[in-house]
Amino acid sequence: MKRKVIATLMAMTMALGMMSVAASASETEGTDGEPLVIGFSQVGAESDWRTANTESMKSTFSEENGYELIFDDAQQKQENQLTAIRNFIQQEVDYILLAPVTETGWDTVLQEAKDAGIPVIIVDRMVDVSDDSLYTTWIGTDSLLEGRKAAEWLNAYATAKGIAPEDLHIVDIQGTIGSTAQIGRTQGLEEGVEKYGWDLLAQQSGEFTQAKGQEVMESMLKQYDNINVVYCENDNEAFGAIDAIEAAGKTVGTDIANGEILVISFDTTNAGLTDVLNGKIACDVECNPLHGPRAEALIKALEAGEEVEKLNYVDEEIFAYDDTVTTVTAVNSLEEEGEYAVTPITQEIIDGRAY
Ligand code: GZL
Ligand code: ZN
Repeated sequence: MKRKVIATLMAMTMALGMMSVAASASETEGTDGEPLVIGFSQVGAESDWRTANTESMKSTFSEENGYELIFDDAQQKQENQLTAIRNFIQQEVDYILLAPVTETGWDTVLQEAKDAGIPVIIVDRMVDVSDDSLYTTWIGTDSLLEGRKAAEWLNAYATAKGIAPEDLHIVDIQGTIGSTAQIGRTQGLEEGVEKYGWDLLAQQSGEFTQAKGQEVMESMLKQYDNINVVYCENDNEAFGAIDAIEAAGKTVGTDIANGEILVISFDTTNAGLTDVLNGKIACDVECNPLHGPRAEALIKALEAGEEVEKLNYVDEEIFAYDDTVTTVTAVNSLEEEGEYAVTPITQEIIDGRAY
């Protein structure tokens, strides 16, 4: 008798279990009971940040989570993204995710997606379109705020060290020209130059890559012998710039008064924060790549027929080599002024981070 009861209980548990799995799967199944098909047009694989962003999207939109992900790496070329989106439309995907390499040039293809009734979610950088109904929602980070945070940190740091603003001789290794990250971070620096009277020697794109960052730094070092601040618009450019500076027999660090070159960067990747810990990068402003779960939450809300916010900003921190500067005040893209803590980096913090 006992065995029979146990067998019945087990059968019921199994059935319930199956139902719960089915239920969770059906949460992400389209109306026709099939897994949701997601077409993701990714910028490329240009940086550690991008790799972490891709990993976040792939691990979220996995088969076991009930999705079919069609992934395309555009190698930082917009024409490849346009082709990928048109393929997604042909394949009648349920959602298109787009991480746009630059802000302009998307109106036509997004109109085609709209005409096909496929919702588009913009991830990371922003699109500059004539009609913002061409995309359903956007998740990303406030690049202008990131640039302003870095500029305020530099002003506070130089002031604390008694360095006159006109004695800061800055080069800006920019990101991919026309991308939201480059536009915002460059603007943040240029506002600082305007506001504080820094000497901005040169600006040139490092394409967010280590190789190009090194090449640009090498040429700037040949042109200028008084560079003492290098503003890198992402960590991979900073890695390249540091190699070039050290190959030229100079030293990166925080002691400008004694001839060290101060490097500022963005992304706070694991390797970037390790360079902060060892004093090679003085300040690294966070840009969070882990958009997978956020994109999924928006898709689930849309599947449930809920309204979603048009713009979904992600909060980000600031890390520095030391505690010379403890907070900065900066205004974000929504014109809201905020005070942001600056965290001296430790190995524990690095070990505890998700990317
Ligand atoms: C930032 C993102 C940038 C990163 C770079 O939002 O678009 O692109 O800062 C990446 O590392 O290449
Ligand atoms: Zn960012």
